[in-house]
Amino acid sequence: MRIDIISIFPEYFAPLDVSLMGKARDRGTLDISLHQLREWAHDVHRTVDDTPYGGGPGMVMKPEPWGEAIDTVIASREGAPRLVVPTPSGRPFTQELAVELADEPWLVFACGRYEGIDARVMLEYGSRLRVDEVSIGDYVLAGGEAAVLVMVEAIGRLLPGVLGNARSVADDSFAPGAMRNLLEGPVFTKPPEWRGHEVPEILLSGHHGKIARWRRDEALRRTARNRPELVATLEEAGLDKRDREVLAEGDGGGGGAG
Ligand code: JBZ
Repeated sequence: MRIDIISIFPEYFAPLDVSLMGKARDRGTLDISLHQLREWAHDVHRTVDDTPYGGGPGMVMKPEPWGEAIDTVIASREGAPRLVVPTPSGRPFTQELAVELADEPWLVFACGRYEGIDARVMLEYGSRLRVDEVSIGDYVLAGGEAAVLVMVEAIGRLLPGVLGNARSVADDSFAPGAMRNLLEGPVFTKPPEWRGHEVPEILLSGHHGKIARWRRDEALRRTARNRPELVATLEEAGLDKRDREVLAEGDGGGGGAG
């Protein structure tokens, strides 16, 4: 997959040299190019922002440098990329969208700063490319860069050969299929006792059926505790009698603070 990232802080993306993403880049699975937006700002100060029409706080990114930058990137290769623009007013970035984007040959990310990018840029490219304005969550960042790091990692790990273990992708809490929206339960490794905390005995028992059931119980409890709004989506997907009993524990059935 080819990825172009346009930003006034291309140094922000140094983490993409590391670990899984770094290896994917070394192997050529991920071909990431970083672009300094200011290279397409032609005044002495390389200005990329200006005051907002209609007034209000902060500054808005000027359309001309973005137009030249995106035109140059598009012309650098055959075909048409998808353009992804992080913004707090975008549609949610979900695992479903990550899977969809992982199937594309070419993505361009346009990182805004200040109050955002002049809306005509998204209009202009919306008639030539698939443009998605996307938010990674309900909090406000200082710019799109951190959101793009998140999205590139979520997409990159889905590319063939990047994880080296097909099961880990299929088992993700938010992976489409199997048991979507069920959070993972706790995990343990050696030693069997650490600072007085013992690994749950069932995990040492070798009873694979009982272990699977225990893990599912823990996953259901954790989902109910941390993401109660997901429980309704589990019920639609179909739960067995034991699942329902475990979920009922939380509805005032005792159990305490746990
Ligand atoms: C995002 C101006 O650029 C920004 C600012 C905040 C922000 C993004 C882009 S993307 N927050 C988010 O996904 O939460």
